[in-house]
This record gives sequence, C-alpha cells and structure tokens, in this order.
Amino acid sequence: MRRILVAGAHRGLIVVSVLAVTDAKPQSSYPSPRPTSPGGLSPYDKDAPIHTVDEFINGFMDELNFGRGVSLARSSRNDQYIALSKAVRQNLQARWMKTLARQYEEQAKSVAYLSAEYLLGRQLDNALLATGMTDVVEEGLDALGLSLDRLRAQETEPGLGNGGLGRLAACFVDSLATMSVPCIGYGIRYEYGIFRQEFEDGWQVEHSDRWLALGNPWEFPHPEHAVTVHFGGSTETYTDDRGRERTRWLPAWDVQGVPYNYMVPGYRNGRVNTLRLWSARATRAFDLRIFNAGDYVEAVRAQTFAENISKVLYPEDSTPQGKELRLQQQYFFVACSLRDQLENVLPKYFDLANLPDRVIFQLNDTHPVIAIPELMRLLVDEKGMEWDDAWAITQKCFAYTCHTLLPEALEVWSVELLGKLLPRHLEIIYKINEIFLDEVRAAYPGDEIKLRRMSIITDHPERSVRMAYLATIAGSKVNGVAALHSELLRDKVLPDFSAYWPDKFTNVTNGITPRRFIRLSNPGLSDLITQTLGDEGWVTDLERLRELEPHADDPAFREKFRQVKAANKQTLAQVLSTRDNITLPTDVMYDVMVKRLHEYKRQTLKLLHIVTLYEQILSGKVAVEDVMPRAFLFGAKAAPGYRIAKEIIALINAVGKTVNNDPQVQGRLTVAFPANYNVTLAERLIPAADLSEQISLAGKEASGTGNMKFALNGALTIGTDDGANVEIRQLVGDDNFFLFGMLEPEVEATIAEGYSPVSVYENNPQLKATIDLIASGHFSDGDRNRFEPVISNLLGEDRFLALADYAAYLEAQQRVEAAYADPDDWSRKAILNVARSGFFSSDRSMVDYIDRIWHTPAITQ
Ligand code: 26W
Repeated sequence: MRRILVAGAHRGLIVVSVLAVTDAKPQSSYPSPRPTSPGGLSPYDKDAPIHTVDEFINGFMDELNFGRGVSLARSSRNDQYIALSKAVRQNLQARWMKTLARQYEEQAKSVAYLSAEYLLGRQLDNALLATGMTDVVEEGLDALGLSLDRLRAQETEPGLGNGGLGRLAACFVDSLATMSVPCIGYGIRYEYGIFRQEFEDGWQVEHSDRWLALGNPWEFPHPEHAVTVHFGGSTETYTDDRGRERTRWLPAWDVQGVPYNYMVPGYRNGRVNTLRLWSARATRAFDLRIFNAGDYVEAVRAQTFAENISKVLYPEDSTPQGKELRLQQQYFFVACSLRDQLENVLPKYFDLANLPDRVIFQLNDTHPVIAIPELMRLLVDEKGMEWDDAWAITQKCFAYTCHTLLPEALEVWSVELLGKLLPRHLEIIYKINEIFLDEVRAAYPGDEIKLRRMSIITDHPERSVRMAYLATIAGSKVNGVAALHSELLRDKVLPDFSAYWPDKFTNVTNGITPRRFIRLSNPGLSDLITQTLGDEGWVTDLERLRELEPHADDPAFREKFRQVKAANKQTLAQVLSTRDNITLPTDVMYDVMVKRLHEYKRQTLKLLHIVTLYEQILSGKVAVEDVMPRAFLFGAKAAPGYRIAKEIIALINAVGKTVNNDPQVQGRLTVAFPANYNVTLAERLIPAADLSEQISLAGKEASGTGNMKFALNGALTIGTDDGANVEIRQLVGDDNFFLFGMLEPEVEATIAEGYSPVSVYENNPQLKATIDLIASGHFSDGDRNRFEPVISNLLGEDRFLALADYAAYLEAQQRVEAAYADPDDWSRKAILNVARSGFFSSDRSMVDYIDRIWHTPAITQ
C-alpha cells in the first residue's frame, strides 16, 4: 500500500503524520465503484485514473503532498484548490492526448478560431461537470473535512475578454468539443484580464486583475515550442534563383510567443479540444543584441518591452483607440497561430495547396484580420508560391464574423502605424486592394465613387486601412450574429460588397452553452427539467426543452418552477450579502439589467423608469401601497476612458443610495448594483431574474447573448426589436415577451426628421418631472451640477433616443406589472420561455457555422 502524508485537519489535529491512504478516510466504507453520471459516458472510462472516492482522495492527496509540498493540515485553501483542480484535470488529460492523436490520424479538417478574447469563466466546475466527477469529489472532500463549495470559491475566473464577443468565443469552443468537432482556439494569455471594478462614492475605479497571482492549475505552458514573431524594419526586393522578382521583409525586432495550452472538455463525450493562448517574452537574439551593447539595465528593460505585448487586455469594447500596442497584440497572436498551424499541426511535407481542406480560420471580428496578409506573406515570401495561387488558398481559408453595427467600432489602422510596425503587410494589403479595385473597375466601369467607397484604404480622416473591408474581400464568408444584424450588415454597413458578392453574406445567430448557463448555473431548474423529461439528454440537445411546453399548463409543475426561482433568489441574496454587503428582499420581482455600460444599450432608460416610480411616490401621484415591490439589479463595467458611461454608473449608484434609504419608499423599490459584474456573478444573477432588460436602441445591438441566457432560465424579456431579441420574441411568442419602442426604420426616420430630445422632455410632464428630480440635486445632496453631464447629454443630443422611447417603455413596464400580478400566468409564460429557447444553444450555432461556412465534419469515435 502506498503511503502518503496526511493530517487530520478535519479531526482538528495539527500533527502531520504518515498514514496509509485508507486511513485518510474518516468514514469506514464507500460503495465504490459507484456510477456518478447517469446518462453520461461512463466515468469508468479506462483513460481516467480517478473513478472512486478512494481514487480521488489518493489523487488529491498526491497533488497536495507532492505537487504542492504540503500536508493537509498545513495546506492553505489555495493549496487545496490547486490540488483539487489538478486531480480533476487528471481525468481529462488522457482523453486530451487521445483526441489529439485521433485528429492527427484522421487528418481531419479543423476550425482554427482566432479571437483576441475568451471570457472563460471559472474552470473547476466545468471540468467536474464534463467528467461527471462532482459526486465523487464532493464525497472525497467531505471525507477529508473539506468543502467543495469553499474550494470552488477560491478560483479567480480568467477574465480574458470584455463582454459578449469574448464570452461567445468561450461558448463556441465548449460546443465544438461537445460535438466532437476538431477545433483549436487561438488567443492571447493576457497577464491581466478585464479590470476589477470597485466603487468609491459610487464612482467606478479600476484595479488590475491579477488572475495569475496564486497560480493557475488549468494551463500547460510549452516554452520549448516558442515561436518567433517579427516587427518593424523595412522590405527589399531581390531576384531569386529562378529569376523571379521577390520581396523579403527585413524586420527590426522580434519577440517570442510561448504557447499555453488549456483543455476544452466536451460534455461527457470523452473528447478534449485545445485552447492555445500565447504569452510574449523576449527572444535570445533580442537579449543578446542589447546585452552586448553593455547596458545591462537597458537590456532588462527591453525584455519588459517584449513582455508588454501580452501584459493587459484592452478594456474598450466598442471604440478602438488605434493604439500601437493593440496592433502589436493582434499581429503577435495571429502570427504565432498561423505558424503553429503550418509548422506544428500539419504533417511535414504537407502540400499547402491543400490547406483549405485542412483548416478554416474563423476571424472573431476584425481583431485578428491581420492574419490575412500574414498568410499571404508566409505563402508568397516564405514558401515561394505565386501570388494568385496564394490568394486562392487564402480566400478559402478565412471567414469573418462581424459583431457590431456601430460605425465607431469598425477597426481601422493608420497606414503610418501599419507601415512602421508591419511594412511588408502594408505592401501586401495595398496589392490586395489594387487587384480588387481592378476587378471592381471592370464590373462597374467609370464608377469612381463606388471605387472609392469599396477601397480597403480610405483617406479620411487620415490614410488608413479598413479592416472589415479587408476581411470581407479575403474571406470566403461574412456573417452577422443575429438575423436582423446580418440583414443590416448586408444592407447598411457593407452594401457595395453584398451587391457584388451576394452569396458571401450569411447569418449565424449567436448561442450560449447550456452546460454553463443552465446545467451548472441553475441546478434547481436543471433537476426539474431532467425529472420532467426523464433524462439529461436535453443538455446536449436543447430543442428537447420543447417537451416542457405541455407542463406550462400544469399547476403543480408551475408551483415547482416557482419554488426553483424563489430558491435562486435566496441564493443570490445570500451571495450579494457576503460579496457586496447588499441586502436584498427575496419576495419581490427581480428586474435585471447586466451588460457593459454603453449609451446604445440605454442603462439611462432603465434609470429613468426607476426615478419615475420614485418620483411618483414623492409627489403623491401614486400611493406607496400601490407600488409593485421590485428589486432592480444592475451589473456593468464602463471602459475606463468612457466619461459619460462612468457618470451614468455614478448616477445609478446615487439613485440607489437615495431610493434604498428613503423611508417614504417603505422598501418597495430596491436598487442593487454589485460591483465587478463578471461571468461568475452572471451565473448567480441570471437564474434569479424574473425580468430581463434588453432595451437597446433598435438597430444597435448586434445580437446580445445575455438575452438568451435569461430566457433560457425562465425570465421574461422586456425588450426592443433589436438583435436576437427579434428571434427570441418570434420563438417564445408575442404573449410571452414585452415588446416596446421604435423599430429600426422608425429610428432612422426620427433621426432624419431632426430629433429633438428637449421637445420630448417639454411635452411629457412625467418625463420632465423625472429629469427635473435628478437635476434638482435630489440624488446628489443638493448639488445641482453633479449629474449635469448626464442630463445635458440626454437633453442635448440623446444619440440613442432614450427619451423618444421613454413613454413606450413605461407603458410596457405597466404591462409587466399587470402580468406579474397573476403568478400562475407569469409562471406559464416563464416556462414557455424556457421550453422555446432551445434554438439558442451554441450547439445549434455550431451546426449553422459548419453547414454554411466551415464544412468541418465531426470526428467519429
Ligand atoms: C476596441 C474595439 C472593439 C470593437 C468592437 C472591441 C470589441 C468590439 C466587439 C465587436 C464588441 C462586442 O463584444 N460585440 C458584441 O458581440 C456579441 C457577440 O456577437 C453580441 O452579442 C453583441 O450584441 C455585440 O455588442
């Protein structure tokens, strides 16, 4: 029998002793082996070392004693969390190697998902779910006197993304693994992810996110496979030995990209895909050059310069700053990823003419678009291919997803900056543009204006490269992320291109992974669904939720459904009480708006509603007993340089403080704004919500994915006709969705007519009273200037027409109140929302990508 170091922490002993493994068990016998994942793959999968509670305790203690070098008694919670994670990951590792071997054997086509962001959320729970180990682990830890819940809480989530786009990438890689489709996700291992938000006097302050500070058990660094990436310098032409005129890049400096691999486990299917994130470090050559110059301190400083590239995630999620470091990040990770594909993933002597049969690079927005000239450079300059052949391959190897409609979010890079950082790429872009414009000239003779409109290079406001155009020209397909968005993308953003290439444009409506966003985050509802449907098959076949529909009319089922929601509210209230010191009533409607703070999303419209309800109490227009009790929950980070967004956050906090403490309100209205909204908090908030706020100005929200998570978890939506709201409403039915506000064409018309927010304010007495209450200093200790920027923004420009939709929004909120007054009917609607949300599984999104864009079959076992 193997002997390990254990200590009886659970028995209150401090002495460390050497005991036999079995002695570590306080209880005498376990029914082992024991199945832990009914309906899933057998947890006795021969590749997995841990099946039984004993095996888990062994594995855990080994990781603790020999991995961390501590006894149980001496171990910190972090030691325990890391040992636990490493024990759990053991059950994935053999499968991971098998998946890779199988993929290599089959030489199957794979998806290379290129994304600057992955907003992964915590890993431990997902790994437990994927392996079916939760029960065994819980029992094992219990036997050791440890609590799984407490160890879970130890994990800092990897916040390597800003919001929707990053979370979408995480959902997609989860779905592909679950569907056995070969995929490698490529991105950046930021040392600091999205900032940690705190409030000081209601004002957002940013703190660095030191997510790696306590170690990261989920990553596998491979410094021996580092890749060199070049920057700067110049180009020169030369004649090769076959007499051909060629170009070569003479770069000025370089850095290395070190790959860090992460496992992406499929849900109980024995497959594990890879997420490969690159970390920058100085090259040896780089070091030597400077060290040889004799300035040691300067040389060390230069290393820091190289490492800066993967230091921090840019916290802007709609307005690109055109910062040099951001372009360095983009080129850094795609250059590493392309080289990795060509040199490590493909077999030696692979004929690159066949590249499109082996890989499709999906461009997650324009951030990785510099990959296009990079592949051209590799094929033409380095592999000696003819331009036309290389271009034909490149066009088949890329596809582009656009995630926005805001003109300011479409990335452009100044020619000056591109030329300085990537001179060869700039030349290649010019050549792509030249050849393309010749084609356009031939198709539309004499149409100089169209030519200028379609050029990749624009001269205004400065000479720059339009990355979305480059992606559209080079990509095999261009897709939007919801039906309405794809339509607007085609007709409004890229009309010339869609007229020229009608078949290039397609839609793939976004989705969310049901594993994380219901099965893990809402265990109560998941259990109810499983009991009702008879098995857990719905977790990978979400359309099966339709089978719930008949139960919407069953009072007993509705009662159970309400109990789940009530329990989720209790859990959330408990979490917010310890996390944020927020007190939340649990017997009221939870009205939730969580998303990045942006004017187009219109958090101010929500705020105007709250202030209206409050003003009606203060002015006596409504008796406080007639106010429907509600808790308004916000979660939102603002980009650190986005002034007005930060002012709006401060105003929400100020209104919350006043309303929550005003005795006249008698606790009927509660405003809660927990700081640092992230994936972990979303997993608690969404299952507790009754009402989902999706109130962006029509035509501005590309899709939204939070909207899908709420509907799936049984919240009703109050929303505009925007993004995926449109599809949600179509699916759940008009009766089960509170629609309000202008439609996109009406928005256009209103703006064209010359929209005047002041006259809306003048003509609506309630709106006037509401805004005047803010302007009076009521929420700012009498300081009338405090929220002047927000007020004048609304009355002056109101770019996103919040005032224009105000009356309609209030009216819709009245419909909400009327519906909520009938709990049975509300539950029926909520159940129908769950039952009809199957379409929004990211598994379905993957099927659409595969059919319409990727053509990558699943690997068969
Ligand atoms: C700083 C430059 C920049 C510009 C745009 C950074 C990030 C962006 C993203 C495209 C913003 C984003 O996250 N878009 C969101 O993508 C989600 C997933 O498709 C959609 O659901 C959201 O509607 C969209 O806003």
